[in-house]
Amino acid sequence: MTVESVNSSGVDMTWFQKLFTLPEDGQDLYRFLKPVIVGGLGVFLVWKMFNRRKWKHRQEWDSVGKDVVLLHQFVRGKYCPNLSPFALKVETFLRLANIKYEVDTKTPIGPKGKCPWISINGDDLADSEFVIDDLSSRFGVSLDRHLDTQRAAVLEAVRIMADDHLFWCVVAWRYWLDKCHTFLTTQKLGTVTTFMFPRFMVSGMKKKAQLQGIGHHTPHEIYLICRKSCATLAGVLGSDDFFGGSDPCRADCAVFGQLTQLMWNAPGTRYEQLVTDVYPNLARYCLRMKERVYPDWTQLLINHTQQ
Ligand SMILES: N[C@@H](CCC(=O)N[C@@H](CS)C(=O)NCC(=O)O)C(=O)O
Repeated sequence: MTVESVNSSGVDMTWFQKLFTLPEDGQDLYRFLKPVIVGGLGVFLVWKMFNRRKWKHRQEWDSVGKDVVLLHQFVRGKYCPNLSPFALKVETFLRLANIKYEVDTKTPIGPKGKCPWISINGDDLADSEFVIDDLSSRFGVSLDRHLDTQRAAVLEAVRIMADDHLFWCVVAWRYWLDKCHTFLTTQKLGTVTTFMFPRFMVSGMKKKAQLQGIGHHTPHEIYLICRKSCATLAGVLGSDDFFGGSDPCRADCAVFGQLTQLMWNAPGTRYEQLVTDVYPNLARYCLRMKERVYPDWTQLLINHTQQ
């Protein structure tokens, strides 16, 4: 059987050319079908490629072994192990709860479109709070067991302030007001990424900050909101070693994650000074957490690992 035939100009056509050549009759139908066929083929190929990639990733993610968490997060920074306070929150929890984990930086954005997320025993979980809830019950651990109900409730309110209020001050300042300038000095990104980053982040994050609400304030007002959050944290911490008292609790994971961004990822700015000068018990707290949870802090940093 031949795959070739001859068109009206007498030139040989392959089956492929024939597929996209209008016959004399039924031209209208073909004109309609052509984009449908081409589009459908394109969608099918993209879907196949995507599925293949996903399947390959799934195999990699599952290869870490039973009951080992794979923490998907951004690459390490120069001064602080992560630019994402929520990634550090989960990593801090994993360490305090003695749960085995490995890190993946190839797919930092998860099923909810945010970083971090985790895979464990074939399950994918997103959102730091849901991740910690799940792991706490899966492994039967409670970092809050030494807290009474009232203290645990106060610390949950503190945690929400850190994750959903202080966080937005840092986002608004880092990506929009400071135009990523300080941020880029704290990360080791490729030349193209460094060039492109501010070009889409500044306007993108301004829009997000406005949708959240904080983006409607002036730069000084945003700083004042951040200062008030730090004052609150400094007041709740007082002279204790940790928010959980003599031992870190769940809230410490979140608060430490957020404060690390001021302490190590805002060098030379008044945002850094909030913890180092204005409320120095917060800087002492950060150093204490770093020593307790991250004895390998320096080895994790990008200059040391060359990731
Ligand atoms: N509620 C989420 C927040 C996570 C989050 O906002 N992550 C940021 C990085 S710090 C992110 O992925 N942002 C990407 C985006 O919003 O498009 C959690 O607790 O995990």
